[in-house]
This record gives sequence, structure tokens and C-alpha cells, in this order.
Amino acid sequence: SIYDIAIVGATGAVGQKIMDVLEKRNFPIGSIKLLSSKNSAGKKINFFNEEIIVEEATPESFTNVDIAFFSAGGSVSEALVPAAIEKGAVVIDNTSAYRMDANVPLVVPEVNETDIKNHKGLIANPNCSTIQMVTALKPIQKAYGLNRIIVSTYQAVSGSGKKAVDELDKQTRNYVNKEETKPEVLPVAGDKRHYPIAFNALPQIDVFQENGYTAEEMKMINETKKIMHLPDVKVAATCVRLPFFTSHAESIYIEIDKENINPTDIWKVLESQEGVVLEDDIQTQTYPTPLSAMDKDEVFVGRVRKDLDCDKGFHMWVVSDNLLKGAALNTVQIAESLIKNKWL
Ligand code: 11C
Repeated sequence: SIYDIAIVGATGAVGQKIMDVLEKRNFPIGSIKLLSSKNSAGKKINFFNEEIIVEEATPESFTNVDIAFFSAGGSVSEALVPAAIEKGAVVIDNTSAYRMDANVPLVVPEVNETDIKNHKGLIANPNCSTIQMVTALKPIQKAYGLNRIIVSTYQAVSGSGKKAVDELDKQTRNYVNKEETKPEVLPVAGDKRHYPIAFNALPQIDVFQENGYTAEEMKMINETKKIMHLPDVKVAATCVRLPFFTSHAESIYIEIDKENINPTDIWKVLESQEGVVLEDDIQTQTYPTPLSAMDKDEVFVGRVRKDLDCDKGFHMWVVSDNLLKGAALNTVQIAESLIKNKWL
């Protein structure tokens, strides 16, 4: 069979990546609508060797659409997802708008694929830094239990959008040329203060919440519990933006339930997990980096070692392309699962 699809946010960074992934995986497409805001409507985009004109997204756009991919920001999803569902499309939403809604499955196929089955027309795609963490931790949790996660992230500027990418590029050039630039975008566009990102590290991703954590940190905490079906797992996160363009890296500390486990046991379960690649050999200085993970589909894990004080504690380094497994690829995998399992 073939499927009629729509991409909302087709001119954005993730929308473009979704198109790349659909092409690369030869997704069975019947017709395709590329949708955007009024401003970007009229643009021409090449897709499967065809030139397609981007249309303005309206509630009527979703008639005769089987699957609608939304990636145009939370407010667009809030405005148009209900209309898309009403018109009969199954929506895969890449924004945070509906993720914590109890009626909406929040899915990483390697972790909780069967949750898709219960969808009511909408499946949410998790936050990028959450996706790569739960993909790496799921096989460990399955084998040895999981009691606590403490994660610090090292996140690429592309997670914050095109303006942040341009800001890093410009600041870097200006810094090298000894010219000043006024920071205007990062850490958060529209927030009260801005800091330079070039040659810097910013311990703020998204806006602060009343509890002292940022929204990004709370996404990692809340989404992890929901995806892994572990409401009581202890999770703490510190999210940091660094001056590179692609892939998020994470230093993760976990405490498992089982005693007397060694890093080689952890290696074994990671090696058996689809979508995870172990790159861990200190003899050859082998470990993943943001550059080595860029443009790759998998979640890469290295530096697995046992805590020196806690028998059940382990540390590891997890890296993945934030625009692929962290966004576009996971979204397309959800669509493939809908089709493969006849859950549309
Ligand atoms: C970042 N993780 O790197 C964010 C981007 O909830 O889908 C993704 C935001 C989201 O800034």
C-alpha cells in the first residue's frame, strides 16, 4: 500500500530532515502535501525528484491525508492537530504540545513501540535529549532494573533552531577576527538575557521553571518516566548548550537494581540493542563524539565504567544526531511502525 502524507513545518530544519529520511528509507508515499506558515507558502522544494510548492497550513489541508507529520512549533500543533485528527489523519507531533497528555502515546520505537497501538489519532515524538537517553538505557533497565538516573547534557545549537545555528557561526567568525558581536538568541530566544555561545557553555536550555530546573531538564525527567513506564525512577538532569552544530552528548550516571554487575555485562546488553552502537575501547581511545555521530541513525555509547563507591552505579557517555534519532528519524520510525503493525 501507499500513504498520503502531509508535513507541517516543511521549510524548517526538522521538516527538511523528515523529507530526507522519508526519501532515504523509501517510505511508501502516495501523495504529499508540504505545509508551512503563510510566510513560507509558495516556496518550491524538491522531494523524490519532484518539485513541490509549499502551501499554507489550514484546517482544510488535512482532508485525504493518512499521516501528518507536525514539526512547526507547539503553538502550530495546538492550533491544527485537532483539525487534522478530525479530518481523519493520524498525527505524529514532534513538538512538546501534547507529550505529557495521558491520552497521547509518547514513543521511541526501540523502547515502547506497543504504546502506539492505543493512539487516538495522535502520537507524540519525544524531546531529542530524552530519546537518545532512553534508547541507551532501555536494554540495561530490562536486564538489570533501573533505580536512578543523573544526566548532564552537552547539547548542539541546532536543537535551538536556525537562528541559534547562525548565531554560533557569526560569533565564531567575529571572535576569530577580534570583532564584537552582541548575543541576541541564546540561551533562549525572547528570554530576558542573552550570553555568547561561541567558546562558551550555557547552563540553560529553554526557560526556567519555578522549581529551579529548566523546561528542557523537566522534559528529560518527565518524558523518561512516561516512555520507560517507570513513574518512580529517580531522574535529575542538568542541560547545557555548547558551541557545536550537531549531535547531543550526555554524561549519564545510573543506579541499577542488580548487584555484582560489571561494565562487560552492560556492554553485552547494549550490543544486543537495535539502534544502539557500542564504541567503547580505552586501549584505542575509542568513544563517540558529536562529530562522529553526525548524520548517523544510531545512538552511540562509550566510556561505560563502574562507579568507584556504589556497586550498582555506572557512568556512560551517550551521543546521537539530535536532528535524526532525536527528531526526524524517530518520527518516521513511528510512522513505519503504524504501517507495519496495521495500527493506522
Ligand atoms: C534543544 N531539545 O536542544 C531541544 C530541542 O521539545 O522538541 C527540542 C525541543 C523539543 O534545544
